[in-house]
Order: sequence, then structure tokens, then C-alpha cells
Amino acid sequence: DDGHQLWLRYDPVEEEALRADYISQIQNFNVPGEGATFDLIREELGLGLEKMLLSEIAESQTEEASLLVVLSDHTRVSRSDISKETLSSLGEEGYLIRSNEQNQILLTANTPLGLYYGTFHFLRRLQTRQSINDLDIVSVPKVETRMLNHWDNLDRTSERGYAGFAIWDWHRLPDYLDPIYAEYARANASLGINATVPINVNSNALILTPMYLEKVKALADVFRPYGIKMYLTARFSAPVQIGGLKTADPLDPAVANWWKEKVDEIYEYVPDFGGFLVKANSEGQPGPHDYGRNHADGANMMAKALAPHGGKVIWRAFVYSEENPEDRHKQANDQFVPLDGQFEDNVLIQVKNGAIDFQPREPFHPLFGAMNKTNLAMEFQITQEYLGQATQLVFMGPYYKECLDSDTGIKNKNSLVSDVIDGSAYQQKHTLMAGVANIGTDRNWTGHLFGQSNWYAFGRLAWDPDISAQQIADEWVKMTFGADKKVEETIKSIMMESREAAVNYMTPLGLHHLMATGHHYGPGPWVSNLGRPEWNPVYYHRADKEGIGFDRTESGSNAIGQYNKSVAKRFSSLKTCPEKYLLWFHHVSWDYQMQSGNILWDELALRYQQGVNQVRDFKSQWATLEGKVDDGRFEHVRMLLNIQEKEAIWWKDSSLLYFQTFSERAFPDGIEKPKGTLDYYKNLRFPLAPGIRPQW
Ligand code: BDP
Repeated sequence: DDGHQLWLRYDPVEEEALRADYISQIQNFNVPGEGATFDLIREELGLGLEKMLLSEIAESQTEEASLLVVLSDHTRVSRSDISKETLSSLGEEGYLIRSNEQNQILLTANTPLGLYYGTFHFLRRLQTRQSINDLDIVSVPKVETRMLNHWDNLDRTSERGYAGFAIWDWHRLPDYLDPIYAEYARANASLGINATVPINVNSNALILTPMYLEKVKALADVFRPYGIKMYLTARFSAPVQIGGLKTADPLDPAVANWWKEKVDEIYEYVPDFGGFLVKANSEGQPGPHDYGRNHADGANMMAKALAPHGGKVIWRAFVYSEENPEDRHKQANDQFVPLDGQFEDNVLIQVKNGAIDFQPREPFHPLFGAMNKTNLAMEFQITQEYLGQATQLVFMGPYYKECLDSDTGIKNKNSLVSDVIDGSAYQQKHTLMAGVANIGTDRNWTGHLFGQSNWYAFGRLAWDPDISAQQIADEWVKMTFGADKKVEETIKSIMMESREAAVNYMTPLGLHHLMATGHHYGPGPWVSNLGRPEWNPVYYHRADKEGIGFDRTESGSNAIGQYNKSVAKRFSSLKTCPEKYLLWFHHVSWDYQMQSGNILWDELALRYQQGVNQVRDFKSQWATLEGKVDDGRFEHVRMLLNIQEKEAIWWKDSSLLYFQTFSERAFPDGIEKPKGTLDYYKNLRFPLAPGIRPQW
């Protein structure tokens, strides 16, 4: 088995009694309605039920069918006791599933898309072996736009992609529609993902030319029945590059007009086009600062062009410029907080979960608690750029949740990051959660089979940020590996510990940005020769003879001051700062006494060792599944866990040998002798590692 079917395998329900029970309740289904999305619903139900129940479940033409899937204006719904308020609360995408007195299961929604989402929910109940008696389910997405960002280039290379090439075959579009496009759309729809950006934030203006817009249209046409809206990245300098203008100054009327005409043109190709995603004045990308203007000037100019069509601008807060190298942590707040309230209604500011860059562990981004008059959106990374890429098993559910569940300290009863993101904190007009996709041409989509669980987790959390990581793991494992208790428990236990293991062997206790240069594959804590201070790992760990860590308190960069008072207070004091963020916020002496009773140096060393031990434990747990998981997937994961063990040891050995040159202390008991010397590790080179940034 190559894993291509993702979580939509619909393996048979092997428990006979349960299967018989399901069959007795779903003898047939009726989905009256015409159009492409209705066809998809019928297809999905037919396929899913037949495969799981091992018998063909007939499609009936009568509304007496045991499963009835109908729009809310159907007489069956209006004659039922479902209130008008309940129905209207479903909005455009929500759904309701209810068992009625006639022993019928009624699935209703206000739109075909809502019914399609409800169909996946219903099938998921069977996939996860839940009862379908007395159903009373109402589900409405808490976030308006649930989007994937593909960092894919037009030549099909993928920045930070580790699963082969980009699935978008631009060269053969628009005439050749690879079946993968529809499969992709279906998989996303099964999670409720409703938007995509198929090209890199480090954008190429060519995508906005007619030749490419035809291709974009072809993709958008495939996606439409699945409810997936097309967005594009917009290169700020496009008016100069493809428009023949002399400037891209956002306050120049000719520039604004160029964008207006460009947007009008795009809507001719794609009438339901979603809008632009923009990376501006960051890592060399052009932007309004090039003309002495600010982010609001740039974003609003585009927003005005899009507004008449209902489109949006998603403007990224990942600004990484040369302006204030004192602490890169502070750049986004410094640039954006003064602009709070100045952005047009159809602008969203897309903020990475943390202030540096998708590190294995980061405290939540202070911007989430600092702008209450702006649509703030979340950007998570699904592709594991800094979390073992596609060789390591790291389930990101707990990672996403750690951020979403953080308290921003705003004075509001809904003060969590998730409350800011779903709009309940400030009633912001638009909400959005984006995930940087990990999808490529590999047969299993994500390179590592368990990468699928991160795509899944992202999608489920974008629909409902309040679901627990445990529940997500539970669903994914059952849908992906079946409902054998032993298999399920073993895999879940590996998954739930995997992120913590990665933090342990890579960047324990709040360390961050210790990776090697360029490809970011493996450790490079010693790197100190790069052009700008904040490109170098030494800038982040600041190890010296006295201790280690970045002082971000008042005595240091005071990045902590960007958090709200209660949060800042907690992070500032060594006593109350969670140890998992210790070295993120504090420079701490090697003999500092940790909660465990160990001194910092010993604790650090033991954490690295613990990470390695955890991976070994994953290996032995996985080994017990031989014969219980099909050979293809079993071997795939087994081999990758071997690589993961080697990589964990590599991180531990090289990092500890390097930090030891500062701490000048022996390793505590329990630390395995390093395999190589520090020089050996420093001299490793990986010029062809995957996912490297393009050099244009
Ligand atoms: C960093 C990546 C880089 C991206 C950048 C971004 O290393 O390739 O272009 O983020 O988010 O994590 O724009």
C-alpha cells in the first residue's frame, strides 16, 4: 500500500455486529439535487458506504430513504421541527445531521457545499466506528477561510517542499487536467479546506499574465464544485515587471489603476477569485517600503482593486528585513502595531504562529494580542521545514494547539489566540487560517506517510480550532490504519509524543534557529559567518562561558514588552517563565537550578538524550505492528524511523559537543558518548538537500 488514498480509504468495517448495525440503519440513501457538487456527494456516499459496509447501498429515488441528504428548503426540512434559527445559523457551509422519529437520518444544509461537508462528517463517523443512533449534530466552521499556501514555483520546484515536485503541471495546463487536481480538491474538501494559493509567496509576476491566467482558470474550474477558492500570490513589483510601468509605488494613481485593471481581468477568468496573498519587504521581496510607503498603503491599494469583486488581500506579517537587527523577534510588531485600524476591511494580516519562523517550539506571536482593529489571521507551517522535513515522524497537532490555546492576555473573556483567529475576541470582519502545504508528487502526497496527519490536523483545526490534538490523532489513525485497538493505541502514543521528542533532540528548553544554512537540514548551532547577524544561529543561542539563551527581558532586547502585561510578566520572571521557553527569553547560567533539581547544563544534555531515547522507543513500538499494518506502509515508516534515529543522534551529538565548548563541563550520567567529533559535524555539507530556496 503506498498511502495514496490518504484518510479516505474507507476500509471495511470488520467488526461484524457493528457493520450489521450500520447496514440496518443505512439501507439506502437519497440525494435529490442537481449539479456538480450533488454528483460528488452521491459518488462519495456510494463509494464510502459500499467499501465500508461491504454491500452496495442503493441510491433510492424517494425521500423515505434511510439517509436523506437535502437542502434546507426541502419540504422534509420545513415540515420537521428544526427551527429557522438553527437553519440560518448553518450559514453557507455548515450542516446538520439528525435522526428523526421515522428512523431516518436527515442531513441538511443551506448549500450543496454544506451537504458535501456533512457527507464527509457522516462517513467519518463510520470510519471512526462511532454510533449513528440518535444523531443530533450541528457543525459550522469557526473560521471563514481555511486555506493552503503552496510554496511552489512555476518550474515545479517547491520551496521547503519535501515530497517531490509541485503537483501543479503549469506547462501542460490548461489543456491537460491531471487527475491529481480533483483528488487534491476532494481530500481538502473532506476537511473543509476551502481556499488555496498554488504558488509561492516568493512570487513570480508571470502568474498574473494572460498565459498563466488561463491555466489558473482551468484549475479554478476543477476546484469549484469542491468548494475550493483560488487565490494567487501577487508580486508587488508586477506593474513594473509585467506592466511596463516605471514604478510600483502604491500611492501612484497609475499603479493603483494597473492593479485595478489586472484584478478586473483576473475576475474575467475566475469569477469567484478569492484575492491576493502578498509577501512584501521581507527577505528581498519588493514592497511599499521601496517607495517610502507602509504596509497599509500597499495592502489598501490592492484591497481597493479587489473590493468591488468581493476579493481579499492577505498581507503577511512575516517581515524580515535589515531594519532592526537588534532582535528580529520585534520586527513584525514594530511595523504593524502602529498601523492597527488603518487597513481596509477586506485586508487580513497573516501572522506566523511565532515571531521567529516556524521553529520546533515558539511562544505565540505577540501580534495576536496587539491589534484589535485589524483582521488577524494565522499562518501555520504544515511542511516540516524545521521539524525533520520528510524523514521524521512528527505529528503537529499538539504544536498547532499549543499556539491556539495560548492566552494572549488581552482584556477580554475570549483571550486565547484561537479567539483572536476565529473572530470571537474582537468580532473581526474576516477570519482565516492558512497552512503552508506539505503536498507534492510523491505517491503518498507528503513524503513521509505521517505528513498526512499534519495536513489532516491543520484542516480539522481550521474548521474548529477547539478540537483537541488527541481527537485529531484518534480520527486520523482510525481512518488511515483501521480500528484495530492495538494498532490504534500504539500509533497514537507515538504521534502524541513525537513533537516533544523532536524538540528534545533539536532545540530543547526554548533554544531556536539552530539549523544549518540554506536547506535547513540538520544542526548548525556554530554557524556565525553569514552576512547579517540574525541569519546566524549564534545570534539566537548566545552561548558563552557564563550561560546560554537570548535575553529578551527588559535588560536585553525587551521583546517580551511586546506581549500584554500579564503574559510579559509571566515570561519575564525566571520563576514563572515556563521552562520550555526558558532560553527563548532568558540568558541563563550553566549552573542555574532547574525544576528537576538538575543544573541547566545537565538538564540540557539530558533533554537531548531523552529525544534520542524517545525515537528509539518509537522504533520499538512500531516494530510491534509488523503484520498488523500492511507491508508497504509498515516498511516505509520503519525505514524512516531508522533515519530519524540517526538524525536525532546527529542533532544531540553535534549540539552538545558544541555547547560543551562554552559550558566546559562534563556530560552527566546517562549521556551516550558522541559518535563523531565536533569538527566532523561542522564539516558535513548537503548542497543538494531538497526544498532549497530558489536563487532568483
Ligand atoms: C522561511 C523559509 C523561506 C520562506 C519564508 C517565508 O525558510 O523559504 O520564504 O519562511 O515564510 O521559513 O516567507
